[in-house]
Amino acid sequence: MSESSVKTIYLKDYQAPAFELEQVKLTFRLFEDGATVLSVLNFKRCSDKNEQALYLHGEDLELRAIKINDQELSEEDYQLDSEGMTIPYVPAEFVLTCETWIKPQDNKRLEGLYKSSSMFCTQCEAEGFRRITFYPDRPDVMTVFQTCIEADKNLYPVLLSNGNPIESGDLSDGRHFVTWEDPFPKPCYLFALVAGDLYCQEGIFETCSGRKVDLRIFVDHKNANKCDYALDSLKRSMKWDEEVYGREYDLDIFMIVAVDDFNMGAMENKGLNIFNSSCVLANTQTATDMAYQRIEAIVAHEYFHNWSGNRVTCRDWFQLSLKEGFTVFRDAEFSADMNSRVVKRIEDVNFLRTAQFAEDAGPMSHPVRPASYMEISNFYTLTVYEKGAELVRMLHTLLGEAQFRAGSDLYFDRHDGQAVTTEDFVIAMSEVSGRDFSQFQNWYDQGGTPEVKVSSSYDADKKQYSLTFTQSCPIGVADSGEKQAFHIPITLGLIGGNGEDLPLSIADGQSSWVFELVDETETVTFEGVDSEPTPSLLRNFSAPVKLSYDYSDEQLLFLMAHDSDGFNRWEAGQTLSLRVLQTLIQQYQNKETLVLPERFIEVFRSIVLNKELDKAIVCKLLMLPAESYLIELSEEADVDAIHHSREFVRAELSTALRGELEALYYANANVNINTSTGLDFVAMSQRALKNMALSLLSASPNKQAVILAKQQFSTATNMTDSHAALSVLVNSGDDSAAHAALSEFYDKWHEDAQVLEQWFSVQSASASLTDLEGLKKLIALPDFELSNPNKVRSVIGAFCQQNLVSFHHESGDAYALLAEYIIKLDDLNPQIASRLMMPLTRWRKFNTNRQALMLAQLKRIHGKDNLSKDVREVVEKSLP
Ligand code: 0A1
Ligand code: ZN
Repeated sequence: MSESSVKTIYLKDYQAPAFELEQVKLTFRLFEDGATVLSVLNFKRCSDKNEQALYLHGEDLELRAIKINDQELSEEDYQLDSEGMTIPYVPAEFVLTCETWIKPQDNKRLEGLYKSSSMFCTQCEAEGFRRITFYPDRPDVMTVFQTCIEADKNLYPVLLSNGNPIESGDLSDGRHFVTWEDPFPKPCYLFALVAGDLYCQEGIFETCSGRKVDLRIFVDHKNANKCDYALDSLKRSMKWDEEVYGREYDLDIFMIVAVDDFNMGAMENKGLNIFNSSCVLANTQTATDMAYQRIEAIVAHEYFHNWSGNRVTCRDWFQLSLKEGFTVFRDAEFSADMNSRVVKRIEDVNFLRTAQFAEDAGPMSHPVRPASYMEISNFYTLTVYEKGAELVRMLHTLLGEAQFRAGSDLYFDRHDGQAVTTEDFVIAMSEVSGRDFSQFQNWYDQGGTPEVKVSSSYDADKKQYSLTFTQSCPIGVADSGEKQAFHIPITLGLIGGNGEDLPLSIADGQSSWVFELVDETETVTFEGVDSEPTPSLLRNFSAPVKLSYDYSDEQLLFLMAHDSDGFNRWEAGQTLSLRVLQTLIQQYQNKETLVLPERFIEVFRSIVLNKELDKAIVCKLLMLPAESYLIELSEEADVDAIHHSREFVRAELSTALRGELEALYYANANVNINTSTGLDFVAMSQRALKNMALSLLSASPNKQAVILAKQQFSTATNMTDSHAALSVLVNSGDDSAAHAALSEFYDKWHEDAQVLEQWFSVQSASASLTDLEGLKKLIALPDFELSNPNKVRSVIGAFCQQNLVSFHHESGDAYALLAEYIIKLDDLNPQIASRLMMPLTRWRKFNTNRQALMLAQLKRIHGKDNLSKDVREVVEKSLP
């Protein structure tokens, strides 16, 4: 790894703050060329400290005035550097008053205060507040905020901040002001401000103690008809958190604001959540069912942060998973309760294994609680979020529902108003259960995906069945030294020849048992087993590991048909599909004729014909492992072989099952989204199954599916069907049908930002976009803006992450194009530039030719002048 000029921050160096803040008063004066920020900070030295110097963070600020108590400071009284200010001598207790001038209009990083279209808004997590004013910008400094906003009344009739409005009125020159007060102490990363001309959709929620909370969703006037679903989702989330976690909302108002330019999905600012428009706005004409489900989950996620994140927050950014892992677990359970538990688990595990396992095997691999970082924005990762949620899920599995709830109650009660660590969370779980979780802490501090190998033996004479488990964890490029064994909960059952679960004496006759693997190798023996059973292992994916057991194909078919664990039924099918695909990939590489086993087709036929299973499950069973997952599983990924083999399977299934798939399509064709039940899970599942049938039908050379798709496209009454048909046409290879649909779709929707993003990504993610010219044409359209993260994600991001054959074209041209845009974006929005780096960090997965091409682009990026900390960290960790 090359030398870096960027400072690394270590968890082991943590020191508590020397000064606390008793209160903060902020006044924002917003103008068309900039804004003044006046801050009045009441500091007090912490009783156990004797530091004389005060350090305040501050970046890209113009300091206009500063005083301590009544004493103006001159330039000799403080030192400025690129990251903040040191005042060498301060008294034990004092008021610091400071005025800064900032330029939100020029802020394309979208951190701190910025303008999105005509509205002012903020994003302060993780370290954006330091771009607003000089401040101890760290999560363990918590205080109460009073915020006054002044702005032109015509342009910005709505002025919002955290908490409750306490005063408002008119000023001279057509200006007005509103003052907000937030009674709950918070770190500055939860501060928010919005000023704009916005439509407000209102609602009311009555809490369990009978308080009425005003719910307000603020959006651009043109989006007034896209707020209903988010408002309903919010009410469902508030109720669920009361019922499942006993958590009541604490302020009188809860607000959500939709903004078009946003680096992430949404942000949990106290009482004033700010959302990326694409994660909140929906109506049936413009949003797909997938978008609806995402909105429900993200609204819930941000709302749940009010307790897991805001009332109890993180001591430092190494503890990010304390709030994110727990909150992802909470939102996943909420979605499972609202829709289908098994389907939600399948989706989450699929995502974890495809994306997080890959992250954990690459150069940016890090523990759920990292030990160091250069730029914290790079650590809003799948590991911190998704794997972090798996750790909480494992604690839930180990404790059971009731003890887990007792642990969460203790955690919230004990730490309310505090900034704490992941240990504090685990300790609460340990205290209520009397269990020792010291080994469990390894999950937080060791990166990498553990592997668990399982073997079995059966002794017919003794009627004993034994399972031997062996765990290991590969040492990755980012690791130093050996790893200690993990505490791994493995939920399992044994299935008898009749397909029934055996009662397990080891588990008091229950059919499922949580085996806890703590040593490197352990054997468990089950007594009284009359004949050799089939083991069902890692039920519900009870731990984030790669588990292997040498099942025969017959056993997998048996599990698919009989396992009482819905997740494992699906898992058996996936394992079978993987085997078939991996054989075909080899055949392709050996230039042999590809042959799909007849038996595999019959398995699919029986799934298509299955009338008993939920439609959403049938849909998941028909889904082949994704190309990206096949890449992740390969030692050296051959993208072309993967793509062609997978397409071959789809085409063979399509031809062999044409009649059945058409019947499935028509049987599910009539769901009317405009009825009262149109957005429930059953209706969504029916649409998903119909569109899955259409997609499979379109994989065969027979062009019947194009006719069907055209028909669906022209008669669709909702965006799910319209989008699915468009996608089939774009991927059909029928250029004229694709162009006709794309231009009709564009003409109808190009003024709707969310739909336009779909229009972009359906093209850039499609393997039919084979040459870079097509991509460049999309980028050149006036609708594409490099400063808008959603557009970048839907065009460049979708191409690099989903259109894998074209991205990995052996010329390396696409790698060069990606590097070009990373370099451009680095000066504009470093967070987005850094996130775009991901595909290049995976260079070790590919053949030497591609490795060289990818490395050349990494070096080119590394050579850029003034490279941001964000991109620099990723490049330097990726280079060999
Ligand atoms: N805490 C938010 C995620 C988030 C993080 C950083 C942001 O700005 C760069 C924005 C949002 C969440 O978990 O939803
Ligand atoms: Zn979150």
